[in-house]
Amino acid sequence: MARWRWLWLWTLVGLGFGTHGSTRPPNVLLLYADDLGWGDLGCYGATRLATPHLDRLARAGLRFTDAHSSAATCTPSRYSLLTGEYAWRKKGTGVLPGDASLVIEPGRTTLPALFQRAGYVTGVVGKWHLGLGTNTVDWNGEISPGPLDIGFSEAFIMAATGDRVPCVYVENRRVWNLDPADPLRVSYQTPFAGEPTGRTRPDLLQLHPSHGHDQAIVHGISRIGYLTGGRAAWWRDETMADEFVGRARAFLDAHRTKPFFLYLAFHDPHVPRVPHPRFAGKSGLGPRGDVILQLDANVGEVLAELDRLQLAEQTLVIFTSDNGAVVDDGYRDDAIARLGDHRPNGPWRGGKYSKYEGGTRVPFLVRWPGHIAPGVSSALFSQVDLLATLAALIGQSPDARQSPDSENHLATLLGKQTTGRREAVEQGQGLALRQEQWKFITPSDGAPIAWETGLETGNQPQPQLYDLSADPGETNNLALQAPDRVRQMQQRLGELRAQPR
Ligand code: NG6
Ligand code: CA
Repeated sequence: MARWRWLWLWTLVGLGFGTHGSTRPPNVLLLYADDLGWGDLGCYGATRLATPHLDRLARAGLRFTDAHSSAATCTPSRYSLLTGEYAWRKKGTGVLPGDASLVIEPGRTTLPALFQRAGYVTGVVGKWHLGLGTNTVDWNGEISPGPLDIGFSEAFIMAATGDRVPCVYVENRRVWNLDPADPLRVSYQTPFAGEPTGRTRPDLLQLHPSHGHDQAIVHGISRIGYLTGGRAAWWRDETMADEFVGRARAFLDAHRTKPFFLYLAFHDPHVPRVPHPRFAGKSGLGPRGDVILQLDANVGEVLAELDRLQLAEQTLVIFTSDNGAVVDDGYRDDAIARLGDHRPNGPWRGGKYSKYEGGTRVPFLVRWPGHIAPGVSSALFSQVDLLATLAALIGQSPDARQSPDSENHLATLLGKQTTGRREAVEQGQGLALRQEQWKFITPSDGAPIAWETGLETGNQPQPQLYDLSADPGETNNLALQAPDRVRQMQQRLGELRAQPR
């Protein structure tokens, strides 16, 4: 047995498992919400929305209060999550169109590939948004490379977002339910002759854009990008969540006797927010609230499936989100008018797209019955560390050159240690650095408020420094009072940029 394997076994014993019974590491179920904010769940203080299933998950496990996605938008967060590399190191990892090429090179170390190497079955269900294929994708043929080429053995995904074409599911390498007689074509440049768009035919819309989102119309909703054909394959927005949960349950069922890793990336509460009729109007907060109820119920269904299969004890469940919340993200869905005193980002300033804490500080729950004592952790934790951390859990040693930013914080994840990262980079438009309670935001000439969303971006022409322990809302800029700390943090960010770790 190689030396590191012994080390691993000892580490596991040290962390309190493997001493009785088998040393088999657990299954891992990674539940990933889209644009869900820190303040959107009851267990994080929401009072206007009931999220009983997620609250129950929180009570049975560890609830992190200072956990972060590595970026304030989807593609870069997911890139870091799966590769262990900060996305700002790699060009082309901004929010991708639906016809973008795959941004993760096949063959590199990835989170699912490490699970595969450890003998796990690996699946992805839900939102992908990391590109597919190279150059132009033929949506009517084999779509490759994709998830199956970077470590997943099964995939049922949407290419990008609900508001971007193509509005179809991709199952493994093919568009699901495509009728070859009605080929699907996609363009982000030019409209297809004869196809209505949100701009030319607003009278056809059931949901109107507030900004952008005025191109192809799919089921009464105008999206970003153009498409024609492939109608049998078009998803129904109101059943998307059920579709994903159904696929996830089938995956659990099929692999209940083998070790598995399932990455279930929900679409809710991203736009367009189209709840199933059983949730429509139920939250009182409009469609954004309704799809959070839907998300909560869906998590409940997946957890119930684990119970039914008697797998809960052997499965480590993580629930988190890819970035902070946004209220108006481009559709007139009443989200702002119905918000009332609900605070989707809790006490944190800014939100999605922002370098303030609201951009990346997200809900993060982890449960593993018998191994993680229920409680709350205030450790600084970043999703970029899940790769090295889960690798440690399953006895894998990732290649540090390929996953340069991922640190092993298994003891923190399991609640055996109360401290986490010493420092973490937060990516909005530009970067911010956290060191313990200190937050430094690089100066920027960009707009301080994004006109589309009304959210604060964190852009200021001067450096910003906040002490989150005294000033969690980032209102008191200490940069002028503490020039030495500003200089030190600026320099440290420069070092991290030039050279990982
Ligand atoms: C923005 C979209 C927004 C959302 C976001 C990506 C407009 C005006 N806004 O460009 O609606 O799709 O991209 O969100 O088009 S993410 O969560 O996938 O990063
Ligand atoms: Ca997102």
